[in-house]
Amino acid sequence: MISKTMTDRINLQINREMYSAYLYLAMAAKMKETGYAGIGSWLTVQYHEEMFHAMKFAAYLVDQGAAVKYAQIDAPAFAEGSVKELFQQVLRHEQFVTASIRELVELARVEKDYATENLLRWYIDEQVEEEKNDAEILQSLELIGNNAQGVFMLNIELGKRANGAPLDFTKV
Ligand code: OFO
Repeated sequence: MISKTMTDRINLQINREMYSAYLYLAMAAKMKETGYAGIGSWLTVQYHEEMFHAMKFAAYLVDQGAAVKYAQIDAPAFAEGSVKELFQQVLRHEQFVTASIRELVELARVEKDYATENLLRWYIDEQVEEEKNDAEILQSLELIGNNAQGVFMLNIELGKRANGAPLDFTKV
């Protein structure tokens, strides 16, 4: 059994992961609308990843006999601009999520909640991966500069990203 404080904090994290999913879905729609179908597809894969992150936390609460509470998800907010500006916002958002996961680890340590701390190791590793992916894309965009053809080629490359997250959450 985990504490009420930890249960509430994990429920908040579920909301943040779902907001991430919603944000990337909105960004995907904008990219598809502006002709960058590949980037839209990359962001849709990211949407699935975020839903998986949320569901993994939800499954953990169920395993611990704690209540899952789905709160209202804010409307996705991002500034429309260049592809580079979009990925800068993606990276900033992931840095926020990383900080949020680190807060959870701190709470788990204060509460000597070893089970939750163990679960959070997976998320710590996942955030390293998330930030690395975004930083690599931004580095490519830096090299490409203002070359529209280069951005379009990157768009095709990003469109090859395969979905790695389970789509069926009944088994999560
Ligand atoms: Fe769930 O890692 Fe992104 O937000």
